[in-house]
Amino acid sequence: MKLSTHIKKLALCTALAFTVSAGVMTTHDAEAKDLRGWNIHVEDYPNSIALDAFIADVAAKTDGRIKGKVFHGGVLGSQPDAIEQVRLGAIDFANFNLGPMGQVVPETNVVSLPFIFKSIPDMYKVMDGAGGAAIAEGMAKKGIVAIGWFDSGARSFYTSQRAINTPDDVKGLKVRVMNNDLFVGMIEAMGGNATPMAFGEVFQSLKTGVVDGAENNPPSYESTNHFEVAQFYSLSEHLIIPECLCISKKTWDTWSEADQKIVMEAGKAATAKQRELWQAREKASMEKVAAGGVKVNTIADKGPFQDAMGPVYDKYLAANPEMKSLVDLITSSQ
Ligand code: GTR
Repeated sequence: MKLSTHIKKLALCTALAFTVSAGVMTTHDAEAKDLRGWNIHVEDYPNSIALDAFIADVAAKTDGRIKGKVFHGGVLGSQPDAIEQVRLGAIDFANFNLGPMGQVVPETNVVSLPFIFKSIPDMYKVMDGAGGAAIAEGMAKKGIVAIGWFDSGARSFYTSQRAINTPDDVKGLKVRVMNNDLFVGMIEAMGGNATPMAFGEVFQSLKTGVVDGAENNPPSYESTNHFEVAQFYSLSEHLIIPECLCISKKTWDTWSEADQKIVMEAGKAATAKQRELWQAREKASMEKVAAGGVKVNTIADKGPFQDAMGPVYDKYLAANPEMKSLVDLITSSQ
């Protein structure tokens, strides 16, 4: 079926997630097990607070039929591993960045294309509309039910030796990226050496010079203390990648439609909370890194960075022609 036909059939992700469960009615165990929630961030991070609120809300509204615990700080493993665990039902719910999901869910790669979103409000608009519904549909096919899109701001470069003002400044630098070939291509297009690496290993790698830099949004740059060991923060804002609040389809399918509705509503509320907390944390993080000695430089003209990404798009679309309509849908709706 053509994507455009599909999208017409989809309302928002709310409607989508209900279709995932079509026809599945189950009874509950009297003794509900504790669901396991995966999270990579520290406890006071906006996403962590929203996840804790989410599962507490679900437990209250289902009278404890569905309850659980969030394991913060990546103690349940790295993000690529956790994505597999969610697909298998060994982890029941999670907050994932869509960046490392591309290897499993091809539709998510579209939002990992540099500069695909013009702004954060544009990202919201797309993800809360047909673009988000198409991505959620791709995820559902792979056993992951998306019930909300979290804000993850814009990612910018940080380096230990010098600021980045033009793509040429990336030349020769060893830059950590999230696990996805698209990000390797992005760094190579600027002449840098990309090193895919788990989030938890970045601090030590920056500190010991295994890499010269990395890239992330202000809250992650700050909460991981990466800013202490890479003190040039260059606001390239080259990636705006949303995150999901998602449920293992294996777990989802054990719930009644009424409980799925409760979970969906709690997901919506948690998403609204995360987005609000995010705005405040971004500001606080920028203040904290500046106070910690970070030299922040804005990049007035992002044109050269955007131009450098031409080959990344060409290569991606040549290898994934079926994604062209989704790329077009996203770019045309901003
Ligand atoms: C953060 C994101 C994490 C993880 C991390 C990374 O911004 O919230 O899920 O993807 O970046 O760089 O690995």
